[in-house]
Amino acid sequence: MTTRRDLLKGAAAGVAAGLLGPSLLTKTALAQGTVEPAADGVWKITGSHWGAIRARVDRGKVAEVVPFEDDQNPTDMYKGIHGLIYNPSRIKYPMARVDWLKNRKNSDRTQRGDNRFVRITWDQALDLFYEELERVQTEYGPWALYAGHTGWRQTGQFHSCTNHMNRAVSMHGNYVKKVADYSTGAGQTMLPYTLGSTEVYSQGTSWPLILDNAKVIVFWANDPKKNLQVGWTCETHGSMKYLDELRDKVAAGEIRVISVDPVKTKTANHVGAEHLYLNPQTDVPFMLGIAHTLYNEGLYDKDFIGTYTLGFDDFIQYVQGKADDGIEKTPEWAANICGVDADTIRAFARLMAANRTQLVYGWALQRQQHGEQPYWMAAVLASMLGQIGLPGGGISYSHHYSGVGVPTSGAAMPGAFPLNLDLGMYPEHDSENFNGASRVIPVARWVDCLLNPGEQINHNGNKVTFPDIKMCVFTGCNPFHHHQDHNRMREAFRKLETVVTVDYSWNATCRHSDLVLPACTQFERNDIDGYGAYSNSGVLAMHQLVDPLFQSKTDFEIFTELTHRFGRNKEYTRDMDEGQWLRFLYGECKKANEGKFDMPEFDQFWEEGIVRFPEGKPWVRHADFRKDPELNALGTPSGFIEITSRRIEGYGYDDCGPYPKWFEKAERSHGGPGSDKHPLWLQSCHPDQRLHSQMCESDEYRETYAVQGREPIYMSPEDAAARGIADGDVVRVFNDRGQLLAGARVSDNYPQGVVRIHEGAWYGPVDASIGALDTYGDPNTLTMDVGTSQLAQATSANTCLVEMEKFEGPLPPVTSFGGPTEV
Ligand SMILES: Nc1nc2c(c(=O)[nH]1)N[C@H]1C(S)=C(S)[C@@H](COP(=O)(O)OP(=O)(O)OC[C@H]3O[C@@H](n4cnc5c(=O)[nH]c(N)nc54)[C@H](O)[C@@H]3O)O[C@H]1N2
Ligand SMILES: Nc1nc2c(c(=O)[nH]1)N[C@H]1C(S)=C(S)[C@@H](COP(=O)(O)OP(=O)(O)OC[C@H]3O[C@@H](n4cnc5c(=O)[nH]c(N)nc54)[C@H](O)[C@@H]3O)O[C@H]1N2
Ligand SMILES: [Mo]
Repeated sequence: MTTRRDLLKGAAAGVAAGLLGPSLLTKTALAQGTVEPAADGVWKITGSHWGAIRARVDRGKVAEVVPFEDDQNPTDMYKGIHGLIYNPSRIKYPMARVDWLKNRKNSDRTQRGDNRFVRITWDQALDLFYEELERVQTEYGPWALYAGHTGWRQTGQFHSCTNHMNRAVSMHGNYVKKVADYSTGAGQTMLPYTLGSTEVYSQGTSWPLILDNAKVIVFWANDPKKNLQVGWTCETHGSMKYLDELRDKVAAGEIRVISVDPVKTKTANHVGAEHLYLNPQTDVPFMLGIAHTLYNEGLYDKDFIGTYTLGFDDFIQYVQGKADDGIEKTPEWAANICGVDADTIRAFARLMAANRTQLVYGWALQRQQHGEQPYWMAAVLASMLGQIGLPGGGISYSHHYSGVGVPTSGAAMPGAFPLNLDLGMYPEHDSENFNGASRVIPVARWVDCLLNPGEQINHNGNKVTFPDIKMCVFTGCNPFHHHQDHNRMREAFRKLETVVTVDYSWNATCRHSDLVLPACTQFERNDIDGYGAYSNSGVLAMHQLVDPLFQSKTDFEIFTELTHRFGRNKEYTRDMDEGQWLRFLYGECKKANEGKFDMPEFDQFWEEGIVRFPEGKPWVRHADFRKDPELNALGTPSGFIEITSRRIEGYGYDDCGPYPKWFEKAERSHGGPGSDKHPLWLQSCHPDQRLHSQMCESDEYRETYAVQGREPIYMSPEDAAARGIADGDVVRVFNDRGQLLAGARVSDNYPQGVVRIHEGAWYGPVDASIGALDTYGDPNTLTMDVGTSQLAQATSANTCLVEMEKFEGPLPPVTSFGGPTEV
């Protein structure tokens, strides 16, 4: 180790100088995108998850941000961009945790989370990062390093920090990776067995065809008006005009929209939907009651079931109470659990059967214990209605995501900085010896893995044995927001010898790390992106607005300097700088579109800021399967829709299969388990005014929604009154897993027994202890960390009960923001 290190030490000075080169070159190589000269600065174009923007840059600072003129329905969140760049939580310098810097792998890990850090130089920081990779690989092997975690890294194909980290770390050595994600873990694992694809990330039937053909649209656990504000690549907000058209059609009595949701959603309010309230987490009994009605009243489509599906008979035995638990799933039985009266269940079943009905499911429904079941059951309902593959009928699991439903242009989009995990590892560390443990773990179980090395669990027909992880590397994700049960997480983090985090904001993951490296934001680098993640509406230039703040660097620079420490930076960068990479990625995209879509030369594109592609042709999901189920067989084992899955049955799980079933939850409100002690269901939905935890750091934007500086908790007037809570009060919310402070917002949109805190609120514990009060209000201080089932092992974030009380004591200051305590 010393030999190579010493060798590289000599080169280290050269590295720093060498890296100045590309940055400076970049600036001259790329035109700076002046769009419209102004007296007080220049306007530049760039993109983001929140949409494309133009920004006025004056004397090296972003002075003004306005939505891109192509965007007809910009989200208000663009107003948070200024504060995302300029805020007191920006990471200014490389930092190391005090005791870790002294004692490294023998550090006192009970101090982790106390937020005391020491400022170090970039050279020290990257040496430490490299030394730790080297040490962990040498002392333990690939099973001790976990580096595959991902998240909502900012947009831009070249600077995808996830790709940078994975490519760089994998060039050094082997490590434990993850499978699936927090968004759709249960759905994406379940649906291939039933419908032959994950469905959740598939393009859906085009909105124009839905609006022309559907008579009934059911938004089921789905709030597109809220969730379509952001996209995975630069969002066009092209779906929003269709939601406006839908509103007009509802007003004209042409389409009925029904929102099946415990909460009256933003979408329901926007389009004027009828609200069908049901008790949280009880969709499966409700659906079983509908299936019972469709079957007993002969309303289901026998031809469709016969031609396109397998295993209906077994399932119907269960509905009839002739198999399994022996309970007949009558609407009366269902009503008892789901809180919808039996006549309404029957009426709803008849309405859907009598009309062209488009079912549109959101994802929160599968982010709960047994989350596989409502998704499976939804496919069965759609099969019984027999409209799968018809325009304005059938089922969608994706219309609330990244502009799904806006017709696809068909143009190729620019590719990303390549992962190339096959580049070959450093020969000393390419070991495939995982010490008997699995090399891939289901992502939502990684804290289980930290706590229980060696334990074996079932997962999707396989056995997973947890490796004994000693070191984690995070970039472009914020696990101390996104994972459930922070107190349990704190315990798990005490087992880690080393945690390295690369981010631009000092979030709770930085607070719990040992080494923190400051990346710059996307607004401080040049990039290129697809405009519209599914519509492929264009290619967007992302002009650097300002220089990287403080000592921050691009992820590209950070990982180039890391790979230089083991002599592989030239392979890592392919000897190209930012400007060359952007030309290369654009060139490849232009080649792929040759003969189909005209694209100008790079310089013209960069000057103009965008290449636009014509809107594509409307399209119907599953239409080909409907047309010819043999020729266009689904990807299920049989090629048909599998209502009963023999494969899942073969796994022998007691919590999933062989057909969709009702399983009681570990915690459920409205009379369910645990509700006597903690009567309120906490839903931690995706924020209306943030992307997860991103923008929470913007002091100016947070001010627009925070309550006495705390994250809002939304509640019904009844629940507030019963506890003497008034709108604007600070409340303490708690259960046996944790406690937090939040600011009460009382609203008629919430029924009794339901409260909401948006995910992504920054965790702000009072100290490093386990059980510490969270001063700002991160719902994952309270959520439960159990797998959905042995099939998907996905997150169960929405299975969570709490109680709350008005907070009377002296208010502790919010600790979430403002960076580390420098020692
Ligand atoms: N209770 C509850 N928990 C949930 C959910 C829920 O519904 N309820 N939802 C889950 C879901 S679906 C998801 S997708 C996850 C989201 O979880 P994450 O994707 O982890 O959430 P983000 O807040 O987007 O975190 C992104 C982090 O990356 C950093 N970052 C962004 N761009 C860059 C970059 O270019 N370089 C570097 N180095 N860093 C960057 C940001 O500053 C931020 O800290 O949360 C999950 N957690
Ligand atoms: N503004 C904004 N948009 C986003 C994101 C963001 O952070 N901010 N994140 C993006 C990402 S990564 C993802 S994964 C998606 C998430 O998309 P989803 O998971 O679909 O969104 P959520 O907002 O969590 O929940 C949607 C609805 O589900 C309802 N719901 C929850 N539990 C139940 C239940 O048991 N039964 C029924 N019937 N309804 C229920 C909630 O009341 C809510 O109205 O959103 C994307 N869009
Ligand atoms: Mo997600």
